Amino acid sequence: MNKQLDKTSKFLSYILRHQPEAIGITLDSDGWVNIVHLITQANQYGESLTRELVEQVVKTSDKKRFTISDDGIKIRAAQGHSTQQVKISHAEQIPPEFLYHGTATRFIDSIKKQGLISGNRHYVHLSTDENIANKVGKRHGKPIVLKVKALQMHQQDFKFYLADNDVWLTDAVPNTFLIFD
Ligand code: HQG
Repeated sequence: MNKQLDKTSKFLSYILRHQPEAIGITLDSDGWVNIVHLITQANQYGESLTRELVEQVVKTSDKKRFTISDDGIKIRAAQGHSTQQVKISHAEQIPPEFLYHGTATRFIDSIKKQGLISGNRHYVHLSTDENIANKVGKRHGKPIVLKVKALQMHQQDFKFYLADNDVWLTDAVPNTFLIFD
């Protein structure tokens, strides 16, 4: 991804996941906003954004972070929200036997005590792919990948959801369902 696209991707993550009010927009409860409105407001607040740039970012995002609606009118972040404006009703799904969570070694003592918690975000984020989890962990420091007994959790009535971009979400993971080796 080139520098401009990377910058725009970070800007869209910030606005569509965390601080829509920073450019005076409101997301609907499913996280959507009209693209024309988003662009107008971004420009008004000094961020040069065009429809073409938005489409490029959506197309080239390695993690498919953003979704444009089928009619081409709206955009949302697939997951990762912390803003209280959004409460996406993701479809509940049966998870595979194991899912993976990438974190940093410095968090391990705390995770061993508390299990995984969502912190500022709405959910704990999990992946089917150990390599992706490893990359997520690297964002925080020396990475370590934890294995989550997802199917066992599901059998004990914990809910799992699958975001538009195939990231698995759950409210929290008690430490008894974590494998730390
Ligand atoms: C850790 C990225 C201490 C948790 C990724 C993580 C993902 C605890 C950090 C998405 C803890 C939160 C989300 C506990 C969890 N004690 N630390 N009890 N429980 N943690 O960024 O999962 O590139 O909010 O392990 O791909 O790293 O932005 O979550 O290290 O899908 O599109 O607290 O963000 O996507 O960090 O990443 P985050 P995350 P993007």
